Amino acid sequence: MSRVLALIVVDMQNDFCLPDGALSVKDAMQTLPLINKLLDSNAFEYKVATKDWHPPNHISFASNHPEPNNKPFESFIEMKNVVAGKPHETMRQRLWPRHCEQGSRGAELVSQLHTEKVDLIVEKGTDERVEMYSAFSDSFGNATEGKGGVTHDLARVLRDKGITDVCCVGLAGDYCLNYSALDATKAGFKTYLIEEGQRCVDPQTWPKVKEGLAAGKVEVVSESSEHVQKLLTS
Ligand code: VGL
Ligand code: ZN
Repeated sequence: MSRVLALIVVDMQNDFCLPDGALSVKDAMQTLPLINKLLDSNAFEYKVATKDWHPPNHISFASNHPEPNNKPFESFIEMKNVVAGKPHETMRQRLWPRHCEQGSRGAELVSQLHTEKVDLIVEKGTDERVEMYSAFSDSFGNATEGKGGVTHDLARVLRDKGITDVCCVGLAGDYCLNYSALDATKAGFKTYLIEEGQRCVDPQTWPKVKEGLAAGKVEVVSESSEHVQKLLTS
């Protein structure tokens, strides 16, 4: 069977990429040369960029919660699956500094990114009631377009394009990229994640995150692998 490839570039936004970004990921800008080479490549039938795109009252912002349990990076709240009308379903949700607010400079894709090569921008995390790390579904697995906070049903868009394989890069390796790649395999795509094309909020967790990716059938590959080199030269 012939393979049809898509590239998914996750959350390469100022707030994550710039050293003074609201949720700055260390060395994130070092992923740009590789990500731009992938965007320039002809190996991909379709290229997607995602944006974390939160309203000001988003549940993940620490400042939207009362003291003392509102410390960015440290505090957790109990989040309810109200989007699906199942408030008894709950999960622990980490709180973050305000980041990627809709329309803000921090939410823009970094200016050096080759956005002119991007076919589709998916905005996610738009529903204030729920966290959404993955571009495919919110943290409870709700994946309805317009509900659970996303502009597109990405799995359907990719299927409609005849995509069989997806290659994932971007930020953050331990959050949005991780969950987007895991959901891509769940949606039935053969999924690759290029290790050098990611950076983590907490780099120490990367070995554990990689185990989870492998368990979820995501193939973590290196930039130097034959597979990736072939992508970069086509
Ligand atoms: C992300 C934390 C909060 C990410 C988004 O893009 O990985 N992390 N919102
Ligand atoms: Zn976010």
